[in-house]
Amino acid sequence: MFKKVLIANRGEIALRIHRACKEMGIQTVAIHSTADENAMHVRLADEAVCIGPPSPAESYLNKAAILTAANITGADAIHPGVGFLSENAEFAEMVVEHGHTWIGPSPAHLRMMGDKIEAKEAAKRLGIPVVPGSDGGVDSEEDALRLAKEIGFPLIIKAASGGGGRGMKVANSINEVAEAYNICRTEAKVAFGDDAVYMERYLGEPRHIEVQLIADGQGGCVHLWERDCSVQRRHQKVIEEAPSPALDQAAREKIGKTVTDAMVEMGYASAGTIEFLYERGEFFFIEMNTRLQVEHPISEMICGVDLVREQIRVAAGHKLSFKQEDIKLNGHSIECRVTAEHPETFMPSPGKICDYHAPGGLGVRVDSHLYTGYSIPPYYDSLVSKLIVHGDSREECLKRLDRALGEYVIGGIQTTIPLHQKLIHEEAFKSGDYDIHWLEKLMGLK
Ligand code: MV4
Repeated sequence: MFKKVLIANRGEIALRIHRACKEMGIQTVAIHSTADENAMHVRLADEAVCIGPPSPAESYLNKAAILTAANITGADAIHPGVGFLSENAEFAEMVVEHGHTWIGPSPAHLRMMGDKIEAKEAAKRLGIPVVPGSDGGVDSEEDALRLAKEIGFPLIIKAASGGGGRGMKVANSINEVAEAYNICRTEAKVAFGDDAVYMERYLGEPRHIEVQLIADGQGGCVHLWERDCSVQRRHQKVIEEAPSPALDQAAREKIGKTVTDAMVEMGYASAGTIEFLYERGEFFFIEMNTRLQVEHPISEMICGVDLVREQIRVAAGHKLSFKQEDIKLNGHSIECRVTAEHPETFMPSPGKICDYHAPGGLGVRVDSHLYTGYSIPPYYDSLVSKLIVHGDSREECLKRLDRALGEYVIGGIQTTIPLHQKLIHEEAFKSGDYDIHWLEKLMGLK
């Protein structure tokens, strides 16, 4: 097992990784920008290295600086966390070339899933259901028009290098295809330096359901059931729950087996998530996330597994410590992503936390780096806390969440706690009857 792990991230996820390492007897190295000197993960880590100024490009995305920190501290392995360099194949290669272990999937798998056209082709080949559309990229306006007639309307044009909601255009009729196609390509070229695009049928009111998996690359692959992440605003998830209220046990067993069989076939190793749109009882693959995800705790809560620990173990060459039949679906879990933003306008609200009291009690977990006196810097993601609750049933979970949100005090800044309190009392949310557009419609954005 590793003796020392460098955590190439910040905020609550850096703290989450630090905690897993400590419990495994692994020393931690924090890296941080000058804006994060007083961050909780920096305080708790065994060693800390300041790697640059606040701007992410010069710090958390600065490959050379991070590798230098790993080198001078003698870290065996690097955990990239989420976002930043976590899905960067080039960085993963550099980490290995410099003699460290990359706690994540192989550069080849990072590259494959980073290209959404390749990812979709791989999914299809491996027996994962995909959205009907172009087989591969669409290289000319003529092809776009010809394919559009086959696919039907509405359809969506997506950038191969996009993802997470960036680089997409919808066409509602044949008259809109040429313009949507050309705009999508031009914008993709500017945003990603890659103008490859593909087309598929546009699904009108799907849910976003994703399957969490962990694989050891030695024939072991286990899924941790699914998460429903349909409650989102501008492609930012707001509330996630596991399991999805839309699936029955037979449906989740079937999709779980489909993805684990595919990942074994692919030789995938590490944690990963297969994202689907789910509409009228059917799953459609959209993307694969080749990293740990922000919402991983709800899967941990219903399965009793430490995903970060398992991810570190498989990176160190161990086989998975459990089999599929060991993973029972126990109860229900919901996560609220608390951000430092105004609960109605979403105006960022960085600043000093003058008062802090986190909720507790049975079935309540708070993954947060906040503390009284901490100043939230204005340079990064606004996520400041994940409130995660677990209950025997969805009903119990909702009551516990209401209770926990009511206890939570974060003084000095605006947070989205009042929004979460409002949302969990909405009839549609209580009944589990929502899709990816529900929140934006409710807030009058659509
Ligand atoms: C779609 C879609 C409808 N039909 N693809 C947005 C993020 C990216 N991962 C894929 N996205 C979508 N792809 C087809 N064929 C609707 C979306 C979409 C969406 C998906 C998941 C969660 C939130 C969303 C919000 C708007 C649009």
